[in-house]
Amino acid sequence: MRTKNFIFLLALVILFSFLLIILGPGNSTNITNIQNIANQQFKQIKENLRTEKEKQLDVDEKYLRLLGFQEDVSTTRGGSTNLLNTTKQNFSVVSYVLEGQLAASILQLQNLASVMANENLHIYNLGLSEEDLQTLSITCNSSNIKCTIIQPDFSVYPLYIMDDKFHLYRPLIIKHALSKFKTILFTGNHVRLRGNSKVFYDIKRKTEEQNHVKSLEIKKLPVTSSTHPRMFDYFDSDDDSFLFVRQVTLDAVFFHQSKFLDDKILLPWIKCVLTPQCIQPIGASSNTNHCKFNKKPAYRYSGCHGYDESAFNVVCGLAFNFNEAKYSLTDNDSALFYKEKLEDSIRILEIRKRNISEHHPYTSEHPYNDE
Ligand SMILES: *[C@@H]1O[C@H](CO)[C@@H](O)[C@H](O)[C@H]1NC(C)=O
Ligand SMILES: *[C@@H]1O[C@H](CO)[C@@H](O)[C@H](O)[C@H]1NC(C)=O
Ligand SMILES: *[C@@H]1O[C@H](CO)[C@@H](O)[C@H](O)[C@H]1NC(C)=O
Ligand SMILES: *[C@@H]1O[C@H](CO)[C@@H](O)[C@H](O)[C@H]1NC(C)=O
Ligand SMILES: *[C@@H]1O[C@H](CO)[C@@H](O)[C@H](O)[C@H]1NC(C)=O
Ligand SMILES: CC(=O)N[C@H]1CO[C@H](CO)[C@@H](O)[C@@H]1O
Repeated sequence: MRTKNFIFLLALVILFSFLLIILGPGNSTNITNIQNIANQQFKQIKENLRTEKEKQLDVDEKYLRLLGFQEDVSTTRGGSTNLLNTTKQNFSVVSYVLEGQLAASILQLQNLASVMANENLHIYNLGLSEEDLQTLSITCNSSNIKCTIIQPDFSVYPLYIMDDKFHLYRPLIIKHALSKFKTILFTGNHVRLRGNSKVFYDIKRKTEEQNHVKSLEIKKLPVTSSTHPRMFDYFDSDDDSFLFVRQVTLDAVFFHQSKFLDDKILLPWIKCVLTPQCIQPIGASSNTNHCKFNKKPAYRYSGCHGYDESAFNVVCGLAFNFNEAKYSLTDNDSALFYKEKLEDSIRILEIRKRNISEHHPYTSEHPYNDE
């Protein structure tokens, strides 16, 4: 589509050059005339292109208003954006838990309590069973991190938002959490931080002072390898711009609330998420059996689309002029955390439970103790 436009423009330029030559240099007063016409047409073409793109990311404003985006609520000036009308706390770690992931959430909680003791931790519950929720709540309240379980209401959003395959609730959680905290560290419950808190506070400070967003993990592969080519159209961009921009992940990312973050990252990101053709272009698949990351050259689309993570990489690339160093860390810092599979978490928790009941057979009030 972009190539076609380019060829069209090129044809126009050649046509006008041709006219200029025919009219000859003697006709100098009318050359400017022609140039003016050419300029006008050029402007109009650009204008058309832009409105066409904007239409494509047209999102029901009610969704944006619910999330507390103010810029877009021009029609209801002074409308209640009650999310923003609260005094914000400084910082929280933000995570989420799906049905069946209790073990992962408990182990994450314990990990964070040891690395970032006394901080806030907000866990968004996206479907734990009553019993598991009760267990998590007890663990939460007895831990030495200020742990809170949030019950988000995403029922107003299209159903596909809650589909685990696409995990599109992640940007919504981030936006929601940033209405309560100035800075957050967003993570999944498979993430375990390594080392001491100083490293993380340093990155937090950098995020606050500089660039408003910092992912703790960057991959070798470029954005284009995991992003369906059609997604770029919705951002008035193209895959050519991203061939050598490395991907960052959403596994552990610092966000600092600012107008820049809202306008350049969160708004376009969430607009795409709420536009099905943008976030899941026809033919896009997340099925890892289809991924072919060994394709040469590395920037070729692997056949595996990253949904919210892909869109995140596109908006960050555009917001930071394709300089991924601005929204990620150097490779040396990439060992700041590791990822634990759910089955491993379940096994580890089981071992701990057994060990505790062997060593302390009478402390039956311990949450992991009941058999
Ligand atoms: C926040 O909302 C309350 C009522 O809910 C209102 O009285 C107060 O003025 C609001 N504060 C700001 C800063 O808008
Ligand atoms: C929040 O940050 C401000 C300024 O950065 C600081 O003065 C204040 O003590 C912090 N509050 C807490 C509870 O840490
Ligand atoms: C944990 O603490 C919260 C807030 O203080 C409270 O609402 C909840 O009932 C507590 N959970 C348990 C299981 O005690
Ligand atoms: C990063 O690691 C490499 C070797 O692994 C080392 O040569 C380099 O000095 C390190 N850079 C920083 C900034 O620590
Ligand atoms: C089991 O518990 C003992 C004492 O509480 C501890 O020293 C040991 O490291 C534990 N083993 C495992 C595998 O957790
Ligand atoms: C020198 C010359 O040909 N001038 C013409 C330029 O074009 C205008 C109309 O746009 C004519 O009125 C001039 O005669």
